[in-house]
Amino acid sequence: MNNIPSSIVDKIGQGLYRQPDHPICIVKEKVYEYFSDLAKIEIQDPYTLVEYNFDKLRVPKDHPSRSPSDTFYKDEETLLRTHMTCYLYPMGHSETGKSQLKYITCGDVYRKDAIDATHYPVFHQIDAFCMVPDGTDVKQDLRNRLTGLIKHLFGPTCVYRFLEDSEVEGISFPFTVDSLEIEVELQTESGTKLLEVLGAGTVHPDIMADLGLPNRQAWAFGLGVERAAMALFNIPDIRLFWSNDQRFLSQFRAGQIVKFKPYSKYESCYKDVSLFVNEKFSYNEMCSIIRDEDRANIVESVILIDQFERSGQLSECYRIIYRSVDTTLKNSDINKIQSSICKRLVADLGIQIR
Ligand code: FA5
Ligand code: MG
Repeated sequence: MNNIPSSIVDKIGQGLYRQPDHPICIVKEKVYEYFSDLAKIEIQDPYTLVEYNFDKLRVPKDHPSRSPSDTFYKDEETLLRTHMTCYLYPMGHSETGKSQLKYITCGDVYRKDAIDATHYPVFHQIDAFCMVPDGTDVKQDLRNRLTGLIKHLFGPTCVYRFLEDSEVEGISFPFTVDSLEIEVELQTESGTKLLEVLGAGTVHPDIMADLGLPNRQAWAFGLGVERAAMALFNIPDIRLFWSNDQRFLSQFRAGQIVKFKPYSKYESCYKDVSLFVNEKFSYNEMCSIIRDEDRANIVESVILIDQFERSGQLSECYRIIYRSVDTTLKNSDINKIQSSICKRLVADLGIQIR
């Protein structure tokens, strides 16, 4: 049952959000500053119950996010939190008599996910939950607070966009109604693009009832801290947050928002893997194996470049793009990782490589 690789276990407890000069912590402090009316609560242990992470939040039993190819499970009841919303029930319920009805929290969360510049299997989220006084327009209150947050973080002239679940498909959450997402502008090599930084909504009435607060209303949101930091500091690749290189770390100071100065751009190179898809295979599962073999963080992205069917068998070709954020790569290092990735695909997933 335990599907947590050692490369993930190694990340637990690093506490980037508690290092004052780290960009993750700088963003956290700025968000906390804006939400000064909420209680600050940090839970360092990232293990939580399946019950809190999914069941109590109305995540359907067959929802893909519960799959072991998306989530790291310790055992049947325990997992590595996939979002900081996992504290909504244990904090909010009144049974213990010390329920917290206005709080903000930050921590490391874990997911098997894509490999590219804006996804990493360990990242940070800031979640807030806020019960509003009776008679408040909860939907409007949330939108006002979030507009204020975006301006507080990114400045009065920043480019951003609200996506409403009433207008756009695929942005609802099982635990909220009137859900929304916010995108902000990110500078990239090839121009600017909009990047999703947070999800939010009005807490579902069934959850409020379960908390012992029927007929009360609350809003909640979850912010991706790396994503916000990338837009704020112009950080081009999410792997940089894990760098120990002083050329990265020395650029940031508590309380200061500066633009990151890239110290160099190293050569990239790629290797393709062609394989026959079987029932054990998924893109996320493959990415998780690649991250596990890639201790030096030199894989920049993994993309599907070709797909075809031959005599009922699906064949796919993936391109693994190698580029380090802080050093020049040696061919021999790349070849070594590439071959260990292929071996693991065969051994762990029973994949047939073409
Ligand atoms: C959530 O996790 C919800 N719990 C947010 C929420 C809270 C909604 C409360 C409503 C009420 P989502 O899966 O979209 O939603 O993740 C939230 C943010 O985390 C995203 O907007 C993105 O900024 C960030 N994020 C998601 N996956 C990754 C990843 N692999 N790497 C880096 N950041 C990520
Ligand atoms: Mg999302």
